[in-house]
Amino acid sequence: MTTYTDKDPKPDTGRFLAFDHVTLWVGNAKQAASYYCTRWGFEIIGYKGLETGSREVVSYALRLDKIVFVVQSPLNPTGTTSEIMGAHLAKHGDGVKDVAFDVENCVGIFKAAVNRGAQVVKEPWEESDENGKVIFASIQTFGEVCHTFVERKDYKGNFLPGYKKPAFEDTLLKTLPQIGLNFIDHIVGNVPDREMVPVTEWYNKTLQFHRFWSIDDSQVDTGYSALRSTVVTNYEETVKMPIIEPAAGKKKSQIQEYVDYYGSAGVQHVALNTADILTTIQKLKERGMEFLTIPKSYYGILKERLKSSRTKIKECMETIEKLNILIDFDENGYLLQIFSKPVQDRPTLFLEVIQRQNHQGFGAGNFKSLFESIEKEQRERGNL
Ligand code: TYF
Ligand code: FE
Repeated sequence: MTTYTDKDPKPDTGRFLAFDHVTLWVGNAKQAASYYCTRWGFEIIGYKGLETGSREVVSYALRLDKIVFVVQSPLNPTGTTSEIMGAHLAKHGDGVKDVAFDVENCVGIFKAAVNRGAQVVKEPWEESDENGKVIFASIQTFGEVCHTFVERKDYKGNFLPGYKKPAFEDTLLKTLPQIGLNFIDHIVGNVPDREMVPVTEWYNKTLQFHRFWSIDDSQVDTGYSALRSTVVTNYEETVKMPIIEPAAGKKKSQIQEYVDYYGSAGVQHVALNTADILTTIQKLKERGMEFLTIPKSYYGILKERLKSSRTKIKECMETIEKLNILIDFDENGYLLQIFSKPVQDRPTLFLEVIQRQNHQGFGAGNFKSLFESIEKEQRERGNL
């Protein structure tokens, strides 16, 4: 495992501030929105569709504190948009189409990226309404995923221009427990074998992201789930993107299973940060969410390792164990994490819940146990 300290020169094109939102292309946006609201605690903050004059695509903007997902579906049987979104859906199933960044200088970052070789998806454009103006531009990244840059400093509205508050209020949501998830911690891209290095170099060159952390297959090899991972991040280290590739193992790596079912590189998981993972997971379970489980032996080994460390876990170990939450730690701090089962029928996208206590890693200490747990699921799917 390597942690890098070299941030490269500070870009002069303005800062990346945060993840702005994640756009998913799904078969039925209305039902996907309902899933994220009832299961995960999101609320619909904006709607665009036939009633608001959006005649090609329906969009639901879903928010959970600073986390924003947008789920979109095509509205028509024919036409260019329907064909593009339809082909994407047929190939990938539901999945992440765009990871948008909140940036200071949209045109500056876009031009610099394109000058350094980024492929244009859409030249800079503006949208406005009574709440002000937003500047956008989009480029292509791994697989069929895009990055949209969003400059929103002159916008005061709820989300983005054109979105209307939905007329309908889901009364069920008021009866469900609060979840306490706050922001997107990181977003992972899975890429085919031998593409991790070119993709991380692409982030370095076009977005001036630097390497933050990496792990290679000599350290993560359960026999099956061998993989390599390099995390890239912006200068201020406010957006982090691990890029993961499969490595040859005895049998199919979980990363290869993802790539096979997604049909290409794509977003594997979105990690959501909480300040209180015990409550968050208890409440998500009350809402019917399912998470990966870990063998009891994990906690026995963990407790022994913790005894000889000066790191003390503040949370109740019994509850951690009962909820199957994973712990990784070093001499300075720790992280608590857990992984949902896939959020659609294909074994592709899932969500992670993570709590950090002075620890900026990605759970390397858990990889072996975690991947053994994932392999159990792969076996149940007949893919191992
Ligand atoms: O983001 C990460 O790198 C960790 C570890 O299938 C991880 O969450 C990597 C691959 C995977 C599940 C978790
Ligand atoms: Fe993660």
